[in-house]
Parts: sequence; C-alpha cells; structure tokens
Amino acid sequence: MRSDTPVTIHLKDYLPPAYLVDQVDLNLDLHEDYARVESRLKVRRNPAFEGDERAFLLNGELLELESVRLDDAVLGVDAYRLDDTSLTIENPLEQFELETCVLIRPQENTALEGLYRSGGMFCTQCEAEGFRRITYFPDRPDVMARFSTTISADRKRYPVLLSNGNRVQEEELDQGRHRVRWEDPFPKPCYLFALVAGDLRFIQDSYTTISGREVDLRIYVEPENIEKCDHAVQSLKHAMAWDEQHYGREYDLDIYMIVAVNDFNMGAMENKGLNVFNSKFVLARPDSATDRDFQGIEGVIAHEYFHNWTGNRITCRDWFQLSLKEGLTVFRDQEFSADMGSRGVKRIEDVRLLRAHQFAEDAGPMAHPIRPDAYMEINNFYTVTVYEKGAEVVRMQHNLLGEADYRKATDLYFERHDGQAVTTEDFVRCMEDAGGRDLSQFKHWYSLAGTPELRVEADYDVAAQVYSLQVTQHCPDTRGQKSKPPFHIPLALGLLDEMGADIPLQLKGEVEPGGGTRLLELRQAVETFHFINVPSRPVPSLLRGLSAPVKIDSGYSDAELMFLMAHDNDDFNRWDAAQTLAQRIILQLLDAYRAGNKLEVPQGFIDAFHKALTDQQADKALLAEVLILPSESLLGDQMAEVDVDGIHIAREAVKRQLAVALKTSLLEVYHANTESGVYTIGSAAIARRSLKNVCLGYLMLLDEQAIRDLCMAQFEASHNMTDVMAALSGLTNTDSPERGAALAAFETRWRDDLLVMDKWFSVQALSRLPSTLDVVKRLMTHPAFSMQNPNKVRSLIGAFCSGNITSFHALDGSGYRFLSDRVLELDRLNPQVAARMMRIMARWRRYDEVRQTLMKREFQRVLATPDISRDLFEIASKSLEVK
Ligand code: B3K
Ligand code: ZN
Repeated sequence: MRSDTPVTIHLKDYLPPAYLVDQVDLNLDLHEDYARVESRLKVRRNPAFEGDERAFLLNGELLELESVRLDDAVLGVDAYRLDDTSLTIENPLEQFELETCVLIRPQENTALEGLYRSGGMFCTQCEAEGFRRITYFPDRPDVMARFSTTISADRKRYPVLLSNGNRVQEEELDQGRHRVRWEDPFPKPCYLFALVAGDLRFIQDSYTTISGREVDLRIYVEPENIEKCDHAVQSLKHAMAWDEQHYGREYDLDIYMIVAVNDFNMGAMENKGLNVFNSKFVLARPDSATDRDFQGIEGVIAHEYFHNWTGNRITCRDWFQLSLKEGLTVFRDQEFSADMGSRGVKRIEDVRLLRAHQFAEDAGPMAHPIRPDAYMEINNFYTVTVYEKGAEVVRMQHNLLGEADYRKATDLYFERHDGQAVTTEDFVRCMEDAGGRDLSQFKHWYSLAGTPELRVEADYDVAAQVYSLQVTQHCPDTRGQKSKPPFHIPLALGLLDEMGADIPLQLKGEVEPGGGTRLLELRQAVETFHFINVPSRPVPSLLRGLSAPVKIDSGYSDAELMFLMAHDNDDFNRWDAAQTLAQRIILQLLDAYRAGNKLEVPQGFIDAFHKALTDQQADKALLAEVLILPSESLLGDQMAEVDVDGIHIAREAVKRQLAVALKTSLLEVYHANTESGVYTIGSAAIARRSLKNVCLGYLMLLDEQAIRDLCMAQFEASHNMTDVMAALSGLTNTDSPERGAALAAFETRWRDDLLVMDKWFSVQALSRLPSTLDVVKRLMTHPAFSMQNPNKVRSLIGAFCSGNITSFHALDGSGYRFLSDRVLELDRLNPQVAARMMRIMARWRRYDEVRQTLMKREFQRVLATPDISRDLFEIASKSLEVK
C-alpha cells in the first residue's frame, strides 16, 4: 500500500497566482551523468491577486538544490522552505529577482517527463507538470513568462542544441564544448518550454505566410531517418495554409522546428516553435509506413501546428480547462483531415473511435466531464473524453452557429484572448457573443459526464399528411452525478420518400419548406416535432453525421435499415445504418448460439452486402468502411453483461458466412482494385487499397490454399507497407506454414527499423491463434523489445491486452495477471504509461462473475503494492470504487 493517499485537486479551489513571472533566463549545462540548471526569474506580485498569501511558491521535484539567491544575495537555509515538491520564499518584496541552481539526472529519468535521454539525445516533455523536474518554478499554466534558454554541451556528441524561439547566439567553449542561446519573444506557460540536444540532421523547407513572411521549416531526425521526412514537411505546409484560410491564423515566429524522438509517452507535443514528436508521427516512406500511418502523421503534424494559436497564444487558465485547447484543436485537425482526404470516411473513423472508447469511458468508473472538476494526477485526464468528446462539443457549437458565425466567434476569441490563459467559459462566451445565442443550457456538455441517450417515436397521420417525431432524452448517472437536467442537443435529420429522396422539410408553423436536412434543437426531456406536407410515410434519417455525441434508439425495422443503407444521401448515415444492421444480426446469432441453435445469417443481410459490394457506382472508401463489421468491444457495449466468447463466435460466424456466400464478388473486387503502376497516397489510391484489403480479410477466413497463395503473393510482391501488413495480418491469423515464413521474412527485412518492428510485434499480439499470450511473453525477450520504450509497450503489451479480446479475457485469468504484472513493473519506470495500461481493465464490472472476481483481485493486488505512483493509484482506486 502507498503510505499516503494522494491529494485530490478541485476546480472550485482555483485561485489566481499570488506572483507573476515576467522573464525567465535559463542556463542548462548538459553532461553525461548530470545536468546543472541555473534559472533567473523576474518576479512581481500579481495585482489581480486578492488573497492574503505573501509567500512565493515554486514547484520542484527530483531536484538537488545547490543555491538560492534573492536579488543577488545568497539566501540562507532559514530564509526559504524546502520539501520534496516545492520551494517557498516566505515574504518577498513586491518585485524581485530569484536565482536558483539545481542538479538533475536526465540519464536516470525513465518516466520521460522533464529532461530525459532518448537514445543519444537529450529532450524534454513538460506538459502537464514536467517543468518542475527541470527547475524550481510556479508550474501552472496561468503564469506566462518570456523565456531565454542557454544550453551548453559537448560539441561532438551534441552538435545540435535547440530551444524555443529564435537562435540569438552561438559560441565555442573550452574542452570541446559549445553554447547556444535561444530567445522566445512570446510569453508562455512553462509547460511549453522545450530543449533538444543531439547529433541530428534536418531537412529544411520554407513557407511564405499569407502576409508574405518567410518561415524556415526544419525537421530534425537521427541521421538514418533523413529520407523519411518528406510527408511530414508537406503536411506541415498544408496545415499552415489551411489555418490561414479557415481560421485566419498565421504563424508568428521565423522558424518552426519539429524533432522526432523514439522514446515518447504520447503522440507529440506542441512546444512553442519547437515541437517534439514521437518518431511514429514523423517518419514515413511507402515501403515502411501504411496509409494509416501517413494519415496519422498528417493529422498529428496539423494538430500540433494548430496548437500554436489554440493552446499556445491562448492557453488554459488551469488544467481543468484542458479541453479548451485539446477539444478545439482536435476539432480543427479533424476538419483539416476531412479537407485533405475523404470527408465521409474521416467522420466515420472519428465516430468509430468516439463510440468504441469515449462512450465506453463515459459508461465506466473513470467517467468525467470534458471539464473535470477534480483530479489526483492530471496526466490521467488526457483522455478520449477531454479530446474526442471535447471536439464533438466544439463541433456542435460550429453546427449550431453555422460556418459564418462560427468563424466570427473564433475571430472574436483570438482577438479577445490573445496572450491570455482562459477558461472554457470564455470560449463559449465568444460563441454566444458572436453568434447572438444563449448557450447557457449548452454548457452542461462541459460540466456533466455520461452519454445522453435519445429515444425516437414516430407517428404518421395519413389524412393530415403530418409526420411527428417524439424525442425523449435521458443521461445515465455517472460518478457523483445523478438525475441530470436535459441537454441542449442539435439533432440533424432528413426524411426519405419511398424513392429514397429527401423530402423538403417544413415544420408546423413554417410558411415554406426548407432543405432536406434540418438541425432540430432539443432542450427538453421530451419534445415532439411535427412535419407538415409529408405526402407518404417517410423513413427518417436521424442524427445525420452524428450531430451530437449521443446514443440513439431509432426503432428502425431491418427493412428500414436496408433502405437507408441503400439510399440515404448522408454518407455517414448510410454507413451507420449498415453498422446497426450488422450489429443486430451478430447479436441475433449470439442469442441463437446461447440457445444452442444453428448460427445462420439471414439471406436479406447477405443480399444487402452483396448489393453494396457489386454496386459499380459505390464510393470505394465508404464501401470499405461499410464492409467492416462492428468491433467485438463495441458489440460487448450493447450487452447487459459482456459475453466475450459468444460475441467472438457470433461475429466470426457472420464474417465467415459472408465470405462463403460472396466469395466470387470478393475476389472480383479484390482483383479489380489491385494496383498496377506507381504507388501514390492520394485518396483514390488509399480507397482502392483499403477496399481490396478488406476483401482479402474476408477471403482469408475461407482457409483455402489458393487464397493463402494469393495473400502470400501480395505479401511478397508489395512495395508498400499497407498491402504488406494487410497480408501479414491475414497470414498471422492462420495456422499455416506461410505464417512462419512471412513473419520470419519480415523480421529479417526490418529488424533494424524500430517503428516497423512495432508492427511486427502488434500483428503477433493480435493473432487469433491460441497460446498468443505465450508468444507475447516470448517476444518480450526479443532484442528489439524494451519496457522503457512506450511504443514497444503499446505495440506488444497494449495490443494484446486491449485488442486481443478472447485471449486477454481467458477464463484462467492469465491475461489479467499478465497485465497487472506488467503494470507494476512499468510503474517503477514510467507511471504515466503504467496508469494508461491499467485502464484497460477499468470496466471489469461489465463481465461475468468469474472474470469480475479475477480482475478485481488484480486491482487489489496492485493497490496493495507498496509505493505505487499517484498515477496508478488514481486509476486502480477509482476502478474499484463502489458505484
Ligand atoms: N498536448 C500534448 C499532450 C501532453 C500530454 C501530457 N501527459 C499533445 C497534444 O495534445 O497535442
Ligand atoms: Zn493537443
């Protein structure tokens, strides 16, 4: 057990800082076994602070304090207070300069927070509270200061020394060392500080902003990766242009740098002028990266770039406001990606993620509003809720205001709050002011957790030609929040006539009909809408584009779903109808399986799939999405108690029967979309590859030698990683000689490429074959694996525990034991990653009693372990809390 319970921080206790810092001058001296950090702060009392507090508190962790000087006089030990997490200057003047000197040990930092080593380089990660591991500082985002950073290090080992802003000075020192000084003209919170030192190469490009300023763009990587940066730099230029066009935002420094590092806790970090990236989101070449990787890079590069305005120029007042920058920036990157590729597919992917992970989080013990009101460890709140639901909440405001007013509102936001640290309330106020709307009820979306549920009942009056929809909303109770008030929900819908065309919509009381899609605004628990002049009973297309992050029970018949699947002019809803139908069929088969009956897929469903597959006019990208059945975890979410094995059996049965029935068409579509000629990553080519590979996935279930040969041929002939991985993954699920041959060939070809080896680990961890856990354990001893590298942990252990549902949930509890063993091991090295892994079991109450007991036991064991981190404690204890 931990000897103490970590403190909970509450939003309601927020107080502005008692002191502000105007200027920070840092001096970092990097050595092989330590670094010395001198800091000089210009501090003044905050005029806006009204409390009595006179002390100046600086956070600091794992620092060895060497000296403190106040206005150039050395402070004796009785003039300040020091403990494990802070340094307090008791009663300073209204204005003063404080100098501290500390020693830190980047080489021993395996938590990858603060200053640490990754391979041969030094790098930093400060968000959320890593800066306090570099020096003493009021580490909170509402303290914004100007920074200068002077770095000195050995010239040979670390020829490249980088920090935020502009390089202003460089000099040679004795003993082969050199020194570089950087100045960042923009005040920023310390979480945006960054430093990199290493033997790096860079590719250089430039971008001319809309007002004609030239920006130097550089991507720094280890020498062997210099050929893999083109896509990243192109993506950056696209993002810069997009932000000028869509938000009127221009870049503000003369240089923009991105550095790729191998050891990184998350995707990337938006430090001012110096983004640090997980190399996974920078490096790509067609032979080493899949289409998804290319898209991921484009999206993450854009996301971090967009933060320059939404996050850096305007930042968060406190960490409860995290969604202010993350929700908004995710919405921005989603729209950017939609414009770069296929809008329909992008929305489908985003909604898949939202439903699979965010809805699940919202229904479990870790449920929290997008603006949480309490936390123990803020790193545990970089969640799908804050990010993805946060983006949905911005999207709803965008849709409620409409494009033009939304733009006015964001213009106002940038004008009103530039240079400030603000709250989500401030953001919504701009939406209200510019849009002329009252969003007070809408704000429940920020403060209440849980996924609202809509129930729709329709009635058609033939004589009056009136179609009525009664919509009931309800939000389930979540941790600490019961009986919630109704939400303000935008509900986009259309009504289809018997030909499948949209009926022009006219609500009772309106003089003229409007367009085919209408955004209704729900505000009450139960509301009825009457559409007039509806000539015959329509089929409603509800919640088009998922216009709100809610669940909906539309009461469709199978026939209506098939009709929508074939005719709805909303791409998203066509896909959604297919998903709902597939889900229904799989759950029906599951019932049959439990009742001991034969598992038979209804012919109507097979016909609907056949029709979709052979439709010559079909959009290939969308078709590929339609053919992917709902995931096992999503199906589990629909059940009162998750039936792990039953779901797997029913879903596989549907897939196999589709493959048998549609074999000829699947093969035709496969061949018709097999590329000949030059590889490109344009949308059309991506669509062809994904359609072809979905077909291959079905065909491989047939367990036929001819198909395996086809798959092996694709594996061997392909020059692009998308096709290679699709083939490898198909083969890895078979118990065949080709399996071993392909895995071995892949390993030989890629053993020196860290990122590609991640794929090799994952594909094996996800294999459907029995005894996969043993394989995973063996792979942990592979030379390319390391517990200290988060990408490796995620691609092997994470993939197995969260993606290999049947093996992980094995009834002997071996999967659970494996996870908690790894979590405890990791917690000593990297608490952030350990806590994230532990979340995989957070929804243990959803399973049968046997599994519940086994999982609960693991949580208890984790909690009983001495000195677990605050990160892990919070997840484990909240997961166990009585509901
Ligand atoms: N802002 C960072 C995430 C920091 C996570 C700290 N635990 C990346 C991003 O969202 O852009
Ligand atoms: Zn972000």
